Amino acid sequence: MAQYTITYFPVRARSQSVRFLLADQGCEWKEDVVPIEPWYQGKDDRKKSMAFGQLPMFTDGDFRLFQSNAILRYLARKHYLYGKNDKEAALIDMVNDGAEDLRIKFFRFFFQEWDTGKEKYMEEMPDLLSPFERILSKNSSGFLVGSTISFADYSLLDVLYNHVAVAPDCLKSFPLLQAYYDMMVSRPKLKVYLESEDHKNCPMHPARTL
Ligand code: GTS
Repeated sequence: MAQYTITYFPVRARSQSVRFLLADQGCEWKEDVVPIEPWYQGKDDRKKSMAFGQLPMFTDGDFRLFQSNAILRYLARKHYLYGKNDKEAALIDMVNDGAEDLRIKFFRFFFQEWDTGKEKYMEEMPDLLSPFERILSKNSSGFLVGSTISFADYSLLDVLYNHVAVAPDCLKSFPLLQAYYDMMVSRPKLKVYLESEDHKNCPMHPARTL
Protein backbone atom coordinates (compact mmCIF):
# COMPACT_ATOMS: atom_id res chain seq x y z
CA MET A 1 0.00 0.00 0.00
CA ALA A 2 1.27 3.49 -0.86
CA GLN A 3 2.64 5.39 2.12
CA TYR A 4 1.85 8.80 0.67
CA THR A 5 -1.50 10.31 -0.33
CA ILE A 6 -2.23 13.52 -2.20
CA THR A 7 -5.70 14.90 -1.47
CA TYR A 8 -6.56 17.44 -4.15
CA PHE A 9 -8.95 18.50 -6.87
CA PRO A 10 -8.74 16.66 -10.22
CA VAL A 11 -6.22 19.11 -11.69
CA ARG A 12 -2.42 19.40 -11.92
CA ALA A 13 -2.02 22.93 -10.51
CA ARG A 14 -0.49 22.95 -7.03
CA SER A 15 0.16 19.22 -6.85
CA GLN A 16 2.09 18.84 -10.07
CA SER A 17 5.56 19.59 -8.66
CA VAL A 18 4.94 17.15 -5.78
CA ARG A 19 3.84 14.48 -8.25
CA PHE A 20 6.95 15.12 -10.36
CA LEU A 21 9.17 14.70 -7.31
CA LEU A 22 7.44 11.51 -6.17
CA ALA A 23 7.44 9.95 -9.64
CA ASP A 24 11.09 10.79 -10.26
CA GLN A 25 12.14 9.47 -6.86
CA GLY A 26 10.35 6.19 -7.52
CA CYS A 27 7.77 6.70 -4.75
CA GLU A 28 4.26 5.34 -4.94
CA TRP A 29 1.38 7.51 -3.86
CA LYS A 30 -2.37 7.40 -3.73
CA GLU A 31 -4.60 10.13 -5.19
CA ASP A 32 -7.59 11.09 -3.06
CA VAL A 33 -9.54 13.10 -5.62
CA VAL A 34 -11.87 15.76 -4.22
CA PRO A 35 -14.75 16.88 -6.49
CA ILE A 36 -14.45 20.61 -7.20
CA GLU A 37 -18.05 21.81 -7.23
CA PRO A 38 -19.27 20.63 -3.82
CA TRP A 39 -16.09 22.00 -2.27
CA TYR A 40 -16.50 25.48 -3.76
CA GLN A 41 -20.22 25.42 -2.90
CA GLY A 42 -19.33 24.86 0.76
CA LYS A 43 -20.84 21.37 0.72
CA ASP A 44 -17.69 19.42 1.53
CA ASP A 45 -17.20 19.21 5.29
CA ARG A 46 -13.57 18.22 4.92
CA LYS A 47 -12.70 21.89 4.26
CA LYS A 48 -13.10 22.66 7.98
CA SER A 49 -10.45 20.15 8.94
CA MET A 50 -7.80 21.53 6.57
CA ALA A 51 -5.20 23.82 8.19
CA PHE A 52 -6.02 26.75 5.88
CA GLY A 53 -9.31 25.45 4.50
CA GLN A 54 -7.49 24.63 1.27
CA LEU A 55 -5.96 21.80 -0.72
CA PRO A 56 -3.63 20.11 -1.50
CA MET A 57 -3.19 18.01 1.61
CA PHE A 58 -0.36 15.52 1.72
CA THR A 59 -0.32 12.60 4.11
CA ASP A 60 2.56 10.37 5.06
CA GLY A 61 0.90 7.69 7.16
CA ASP A 62 -1.02 9.65 9.80
CA PHE A 63 1.07 12.82 9.33
CA ARG A 64 -0.94 15.53 7.53
CA LEU A 65 0.71 18.44 5.77
CA PHE A 66 -0.62 21.47 3.90
CA GLN A 67 0.95 24.13 1.65
CA SER A 68 2.45 22.75 -1.53
CA ASN A 69 5.92 24.23 -0.95
CA ALA A 70 6.05 22.85 2.61
CA ILE A 71 5.14 19.47 1.14
CA LEU A 72 7.99 19.77 -1.36
CA ARG A 73 10.43 20.71 1.40
CA TYR A 74 9.27 17.84 3.61
CA LEU A 75 9.86 15.37 0.79
CA ALA A 76 13.15 17.06 -0.07
CA ARG A 77 14.45 16.46 3.45
CA LYS A 78 13.31 12.86 3.38
CA HIS A 79 14.70 12.09 -0.05
CA TYR A 80 17.95 14.11 0.11
CA LEU A 81 16.87 16.78 -2.38
CA TYR A 82 17.86 19.83 -0.32
CA GLY A 83 21.53 20.35 -1.22
CA LYS A 84 24.76 19.32 0.45
CA ASN A 85 25.15 22.19 2.89
CA ASP A 86 23.41 25.30 4.27
CA LYS A 87 24.47 27.50 1.35
CA GLU A 88 23.14 25.09 -1.24
CA ALA A 89 19.93 24.74 0.76
CA ALA A 90 19.55 28.54 0.82
CA LEU A 91 20.11 28.77 -2.93
CA ILE A 92 17.58 25.97 -3.51
CA ASP A 93 15.07 27.93 -1.40
CA MET A 94 15.85 31.07 -3.39
CA VAL A 95 15.29 29.40 -6.76
CA ASN A 96 12.15 27.70 -5.52
CA ASP A 97 10.78 31.05 -4.33
CA GLY A 98 11.54 32.47 -7.77
CA ALA A 99 9.69 29.58 -9.39
CA GLU A 100 6.80 30.14 -6.97
CA ASP A 101 6.60 33.84 -7.94
CA LEU A 102 6.36 32.83 -11.58
CA ARG A 103 3.82 30.08 -10.75
CA ILE A 104 1.57 32.66 -9.09
CA LYS A 105 1.81 34.97 -12.14
CA PHE A 106 1.10 32.06 -14.47
CA PHE A 107 -1.90 30.87 -12.45
CA ARG A 108 -3.36 34.38 -12.37
CA PHE A 109 -3.11 34.56 -16.15
CA PHE A 110 -4.18 30.96 -16.77
CA PHE A 111 -7.11 30.75 -14.36
CA GLN A 112 -8.33 34.35 -14.23
CA GLU A 113 -7.10 36.29 -17.28
CA TRP A 114 -7.06 33.66 -20.03
CA ASP A 115 -9.50 35.55 -22.28
CA THR A 116 -8.26 39.06 -21.56
CA GLY A 117 -4.58 38.74 -20.68
CA LYS A 118 -3.11 36.19 -23.07
CA GLU A 119 -1.39 38.63 -25.41
CA LYS A 120 0.17 40.58 -22.55
CA TYR A 121 1.38 37.44 -20.78
CA MET A 122 2.91 36.08 -24.01
CA GLU A 123 4.81 39.36 -24.42
CA GLU A 124 6.06 39.27 -20.84
CA MET A 125 7.04 35.61 -20.94
CA PRO A 126 10.68 36.03 -22.11
CA ASP A 127 11.39 38.47 -19.27
CA LEU A 128 9.74 36.11 -16.79
CA LEU A 129 11.79 33.11 -17.95
CA SER A 130 15.17 34.81 -18.43
CA PRO A 131 16.25 34.76 -14.72
CA PHE A 132 16.22 30.96 -14.83
CA GLU A 133 18.45 30.93 -17.94
CA ARG A 134 20.93 33.10 -16.00
CA ILE A 135 20.76 30.82 -12.95
CA LEU A 136 21.48 27.77 -15.11
CA SER A 137 24.41 29.56 -16.76
CA LYS A 138 26.11 29.83 -13.34
CA ASN A 139 25.96 26.11 -12.56
CA SER A 140 27.68 23.58 -14.79
CA SER A 141 25.90 20.46 -13.51
CA GLY A 142 22.76 21.03 -15.56
CA PHE A 143 20.68 21.29 -12.37
CA LEU A 144 19.67 24.57 -10.76
CA VAL A 145 21.89 24.30 -7.67
CA GLY A 146 24.86 22.08 -6.83
CA SER A 147 25.70 18.82 -8.54
CA THR A 148 22.50 16.86 -7.97
CA ILE A 149 18.78 17.29 -8.44
CA SER A 150 16.88 19.24 -5.76
CA PHE A 151 13.23 19.95 -5.04
CA ALA A 152 13.62 23.29 -6.82
CA ASP A 153 14.21 21.40 -10.06
CA TYR A 154 10.79 19.75 -9.76
CA SER A 155 9.27 23.11 -8.95
CA LEU A 156 10.82 24.82 -11.96
CA LEU A 157 9.94 21.88 -14.20
CA ASP A 158 6.31 22.26 -13.13
CA VAL A 159 6.36 25.95 -14.06
CA LEU A 160 8.15 25.36 -17.37
CA TYR A 161 5.84 22.48 -18.22
CA ASN A 162 2.85 24.79 -17.89
CA HIS A 163 4.47 27.51 -19.97
CA VAL A 164 5.40 25.06 -22.73
CA ALA A 165 1.81 23.77 -22.73
CA VAL A 166 0.43 27.23 -23.53
CA ALA A 167 3.39 28.45 -25.63
CA PRO A 168 5.24 25.45 -27.13
CA ASP A 169 8.12 27.61 -28.49
CA CYS A 170 8.69 29.67 -25.36
CA LEU A 171 12.05 28.06 -24.54
CA LYS A 172 13.50 28.31 -28.06
CA SER A 173 15.40 31.53 -27.28
CA PHE A 174 16.78 30.07 -24.04
CA PRO A 175 19.26 27.31 -24.97
CA LEU A 176 20.10 26.35 -21.40
CA LEU A 177 16.48 26.27 -20.27
CA GLN A 178 15.51 24.25 -23.34
CA ALA A 179 18.31 21.71 -22.66
CA TYR A 180 17.34 21.65 -18.97
CA TYR A 181 13.68 21.05 -19.82
CA ASP A 182 14.57 18.28 -22.29
CA MET A 183 16.87 16.66 -19.73
CA MET A 184 14.23 16.79 -16.98
CA VAL A 185 11.37 15.38 -19.05
CA SER A 186 13.67 12.60 -20.29
CA ARG A 187 14.56 11.35 -16.81
CA PRO A 188 13.39 7.74 -17.07
CA LYS A 189 10.90 7.65 -14.18
CA LEU A 190 9.54 11.11 -14.94
CA LYS A 191 9.12 10.19 -18.59
CA VAL A 192 7.07 7.15 -17.61
CA TYR A 193 4.89 9.33 -15.37
CA LEU A 194 4.45 12.05 -18.01
CA GLU A 195 3.33 9.40 -20.49
CA SER A 196 0.98 7.74 -18.00
CA GLU A 197 -2.81 7.89 -18.13
CA ASP A 198 -2.75 9.24 -14.55
CA HIS A 199 -0.93 12.34 -15.74
CA LYS A 200 -2.72 12.67 -19.08
CA ASN A 201 -6.14 12.34 -17.47
CA CYS A 202 -5.38 15.04 -14.90
CA PRO A 203 -5.88 18.38 -16.71
CA MET A 204 -4.22 21.74 -16.13
CA HIS A 205 -7.66 23.35 -15.99
CA PRO A 206 -10.89 21.63 -14.95
CA ALA A 207 -12.94 23.17 -17.75
CA ARG A 208 -10.49 23.45 -20.64
CA THR A 209 -8.79 20.83 -22.78
CA LEU A 210 -5.34 22.05 -21.70
N1 GTS B 1 -0.44 28.29 -0.76
C1 GTS B 1 -1.31 27.13 -0.90
C2 GTS B 1 -0.48 25.97 -1.43
O1 GTS B 1 0.54 26.21 -2.08
O2 GTS B 1 -0.83 24.82 -1.17
C3 GTS B 1 -2.45 27.50 -1.83
C4 GTS B 1 -3.51 26.44 -1.84
C5 GTS B 1 -4.72 26.87 -2.66
O3 GTS B 1 -4.83 28.05 -3.05
N2 GTS B 1 -5.61 25.93 -2.89
C6 GTS B 1 -6.80 26.19 -3.63
C7 GTS B 1 -8.01 25.81 -2.77
O4 GTS B 1 -7.95 24.90 -1.97
C8 GTS B 1 -6.91 25.32 -4.85
S1 GTS B 1 -5.65 25.65 -6.06
O5 GTS B 1 -5.51 27.09 -6.14
O6 GTS B 1 -4.46 24.96 -5.59
O7 GTS B 1 -6.13 25.04 -7.29
N3 GTS B 1 -9.14 26.46 -3.05
C9 GTS B 1 -10.40 26.11 -2.43
C10 GTS B 1 -10.70 26.92 -1.23
O8 GTS B 1 -11.67 26.56 -0.56
O9 GTS B 1 -9.99 27.92 -0.94
